[in-house]
Amino acid sequence: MKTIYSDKHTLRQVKAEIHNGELVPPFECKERIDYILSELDKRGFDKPISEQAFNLDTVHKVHSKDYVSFLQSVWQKWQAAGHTCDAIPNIWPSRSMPSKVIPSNIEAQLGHYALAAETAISAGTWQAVNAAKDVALTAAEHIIQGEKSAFALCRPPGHHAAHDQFGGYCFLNNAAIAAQYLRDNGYAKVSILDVDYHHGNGTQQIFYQRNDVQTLSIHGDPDFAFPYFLGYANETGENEGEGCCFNYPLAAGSDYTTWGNALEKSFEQIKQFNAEVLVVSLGVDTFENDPISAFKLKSDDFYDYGKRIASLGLPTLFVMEGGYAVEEIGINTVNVLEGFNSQRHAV
Ligand code: Q9C
Ligand code: ZN
Repeated sequence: MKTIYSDKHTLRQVKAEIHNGELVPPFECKERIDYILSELDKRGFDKPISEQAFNLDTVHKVHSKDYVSFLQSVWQKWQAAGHTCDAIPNIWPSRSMPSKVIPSNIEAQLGHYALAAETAISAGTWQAVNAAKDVALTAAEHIIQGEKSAFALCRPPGHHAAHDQFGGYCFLNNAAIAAQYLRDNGYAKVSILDVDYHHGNGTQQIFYQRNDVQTLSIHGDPDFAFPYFLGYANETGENEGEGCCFNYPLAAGSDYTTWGNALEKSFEQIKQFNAEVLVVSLGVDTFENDPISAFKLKSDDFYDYGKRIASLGLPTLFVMEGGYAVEEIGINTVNVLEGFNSQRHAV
């Protein structure tokens, strides 16, 4: 399996995130990628391939133009307003003032385009975000050219990014962009299986009214886990998309037996949908020692579910999402890929 990677991810380095009422070093840090690269190398995977540059056509099919322009220009506007530190959203249009007007003030724009406050914006954030989208599209192109699998080592991650909002460490929805590109290049039906600990709210929202892209997410029950306001089991899609969305919210403390049962249920739906290609939003924050999550998967479990995903027999694009136990992120991520490869070679 080929890995696609961009060193431009290092252009995104923020000072802090708001966590439990204080500013702490960001969980979503550049070192995450170093551990994954070193583990891929250690286990004999091919040397990562650099991303090709793509224009914004596919991006504009899943995100609004005004949102993308905001991402491209927010840092300059923030600086022009006289600020030198990272930009952090802190006020929102809300139930008591539900304005759809976008004020010209950059602090107000941050609130308009943010869904949460933990995600800071720095110089270089757009360059990293844009490169992550190129990584996802380059990997999708490999699948289109006939590769049976590919690994898009994206950073920052994407699955919390909605049609016109950022948050949860995400800006452009890399998996959604890749899925759209696969749709536009010969694949009639795409399933996106999100195994990150957090609900893939952005991916769900983007495809909620569509019947050509099925979304499935296994995650901490939003009653107790971020992003709290989406990801319940009774969200099943709308209009044309009715019946194309599946959520598997699980209790805090869930282990691999419970998690694996949800995975099997998701497989039944993927088969019933007749997916032609699978995009996996691969977050390894389901790991037992993840600092911000509450599931109990062990490192061996990642290898096992990689095998199980391969048993679907679909061309599969893995897109990196979360995972914050930094020293184990390489082992857990590569376990999924190696498990997948072992099954593929067996059949
Ligand atoms: N105070 C991804 O895994 N906040 N995003 C969690 C920590 C945001 C996770 C609570 C978590 C976002 C891609
Ligand atoms: Zn996550």
